[in-house]
Amino acid sequence: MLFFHILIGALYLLPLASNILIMMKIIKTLSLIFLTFVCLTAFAQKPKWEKATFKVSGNCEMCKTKIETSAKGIEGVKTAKWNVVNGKMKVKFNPEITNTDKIQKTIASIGYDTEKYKATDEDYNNLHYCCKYEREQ
Ligand SMILES: [Cu+2]
Repeated sequence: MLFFHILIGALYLLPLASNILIMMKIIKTLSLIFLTFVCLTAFAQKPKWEKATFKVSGNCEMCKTKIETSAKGIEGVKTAKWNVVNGKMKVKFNPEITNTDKIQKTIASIGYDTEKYKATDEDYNNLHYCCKYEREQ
């Protein structure tokens, strides 16, 4: 935003340039700086998404909704898809903001065992009766 203020300020100074050639030169330089700035901003804001797959225990569509919603609620997670048949969770996230550990911990905290983190017995017992999947001992 600061750049726009500088740009607008510079435009006000334009009529002061006595020579039209100088004016043209200023406009050319300003637009070049502006274009460089736009390019840099575009690159800086484009996150490099990372993909990961891990197992999450669960057994129905209700589990699917809860697992996916909890993962998508984490800052930095773009997509989260859990397969009800094979229990595979596919996530796409910004590695600068979050990681698979954090995602698995969050899912475990709502009662679902993941590859790396087990839910506490209390969280598991709080699940809806049809969501009580068979736990691997
Ligand atoms: Cu369920």
